[in-house]
Amino acid sequence: MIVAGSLREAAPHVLDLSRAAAWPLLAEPTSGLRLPGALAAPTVLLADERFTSAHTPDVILQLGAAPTSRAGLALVAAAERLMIVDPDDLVADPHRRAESRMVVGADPLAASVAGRLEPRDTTTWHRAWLDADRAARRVVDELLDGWDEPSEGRVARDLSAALPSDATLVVGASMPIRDLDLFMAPREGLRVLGNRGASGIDGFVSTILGVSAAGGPTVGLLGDLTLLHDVGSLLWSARRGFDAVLVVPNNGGGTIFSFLPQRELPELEELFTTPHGIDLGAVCAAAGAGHERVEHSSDLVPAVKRAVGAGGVRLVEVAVDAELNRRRHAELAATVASALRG
Ligand SMILES: Cc1ncc(C[n+]2csc(CCOP(=O)(O)OP(=O)(O)O)c2C)c(N)n1
Repeated sequence: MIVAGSLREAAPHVLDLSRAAAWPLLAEPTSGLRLPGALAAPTVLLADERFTSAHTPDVILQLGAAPTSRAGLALVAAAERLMIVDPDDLVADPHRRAESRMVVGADPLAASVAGRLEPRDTTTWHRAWLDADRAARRVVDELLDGWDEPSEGRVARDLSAALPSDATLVVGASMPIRDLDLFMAPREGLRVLGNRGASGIDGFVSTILGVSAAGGPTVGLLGDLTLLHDVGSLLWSARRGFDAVLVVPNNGGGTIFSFLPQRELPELEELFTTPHGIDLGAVCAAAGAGHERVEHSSDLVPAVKRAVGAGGVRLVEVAVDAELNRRRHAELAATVASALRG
């Protein structure tokens, strides 16, 4: 199996290698390889422990950074043999399991190996991954299509599908990068950037503005606390000629913690979620930035298109009910599990 984490350089020959070897390609959006030919719902599939434990790969070729998701990390840790191609010298091997770590370009390596392989027929194991992936993608899309109240998963899926081919999607830490990894469908032409590093939420509005300064439609996907942590950049930038759209699912604080063990603590809200109660529309008005609030899933894409077309710095705030969002993650996992058993 090929597992592609964050990569700085495009590596399209990895698709040739995946095809020639009949190894499934699990690609995170920031690898630039969530393209047609890669698995369509890999992280949803990985989260299904019964499936992955019955289909653990013998060998994983990991390209770039270690997986973002816990399930991805667990898969890499469970494979019998792990080889890492780490062109950017990123944090690629947190479990210190790799039998080899090659600091070489992923694309030239993939091109050279794919060119030497006798193309293999698909195997039963490979087909099982492809079939399960197709089933998982279908379930995800059917469920998301039926959810009218905005949920972060649907925001991630719809935004990544709708942006034009010259656009860059800059994705923030916490849930946005995870939701994109779970729900983005393979597509051509969208550049996806993140600045995860040590997963800080700081300075992220500046990152979006920096990317936008390089030209092309630039859309950020970031949490409400991530926005507020760097709100100075919003206040500073809106009257200075930048063109950037910030899509902010506003779930009232740091909701990632309600998916983590902290959710059991009595201090969850005070110390972790830290709801802020700040009116984001009023912040935008103070900054001179555009603002639109989206209350229904189907209104997101038209609102983002209006904002990109209008130019300037604009916020598209998406009203998200955090508790409903958490229940929907659980519903999705249960529905995928039953589809895979069915
Ligand atoms: C600079 C910095 N401070 C604190 C944290 C710890 N932290 C991780 S996620 C998170 C909450 C982020 O909330 P939000 O941006 O609203 O995203 P959500 O969790 O709702 O997706 C915090 C405070 C961090 N990653 N970086």
